[in-house]
Amino acid sequence: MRIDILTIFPQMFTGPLTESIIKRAREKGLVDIVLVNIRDYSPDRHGSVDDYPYGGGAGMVMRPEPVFLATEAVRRENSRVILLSPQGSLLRQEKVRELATCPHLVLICGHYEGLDERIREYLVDEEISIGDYILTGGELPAMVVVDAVVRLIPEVLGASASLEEESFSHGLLEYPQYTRPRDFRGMKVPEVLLSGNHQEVARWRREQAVRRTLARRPDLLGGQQLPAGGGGEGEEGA
Ligand code: 9D3
Repeated sequence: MRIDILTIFPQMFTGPLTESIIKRAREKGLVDIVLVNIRDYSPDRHGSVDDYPYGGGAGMVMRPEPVFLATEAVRRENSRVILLSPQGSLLRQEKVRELATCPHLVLICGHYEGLDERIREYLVDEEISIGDYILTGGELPAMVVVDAVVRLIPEVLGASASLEEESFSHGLLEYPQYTRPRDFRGMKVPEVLLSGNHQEVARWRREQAVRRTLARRPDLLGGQQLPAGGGGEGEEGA
């Protein structure tokens, strides 16, 4: 898989893309990530990439030419051109799985108050947002997309992690986990986990996962009705 990232701040990416799992995936040749400085494709000698908005108003607008030229320099027949934008559709794991099957992603990071509408209209295949909060640009969202997608490339994670991915897809939050010691400053590990009864452990974990999901993310339960509460510890004293 290849991922080209078009940005006016390529240095922002060096940390996240040169550590840990992404670093190893790149070293193993499982993904080829290329940073493209949009400024290198500015049509003028000052390297300007923004300009005043037609019709007036505050802020600057990203010019179309550098973004078109940078995209045209890297795009191929099978490329998916994605604009990170607050107006995009919300990124979900289902979308991440779909992107992980694409041979070539071109991620365009917007900046300034906005970008020339012709970029959306004639260059971009789809727009993605990572959530309903305002960031300073598309760089962090692009890193989120890369991180989420790269871990799904076969052989990037081990086999156990692939099963984990499956369990997330089942739509429940994770159950509580514990390691040694069994008594830490008087805070004890639940007895059932020490029992050695694997069936009881599995039942407890399932119940905890459902309770936690109901308390924190009822939206994930997709409207399925559960029996009325009561019994058990409840979720974090709620
Ligand atoms: C003036 C109105 N603003 C829209 C709410 C303009 C604006 C704000 C922030 C334009 C760009 C940005 C920078 N953010 C992104 O480029 C971005 C983003 C985000 O801010 N939140 C969540 N996902 C994303 S993806 C790209």
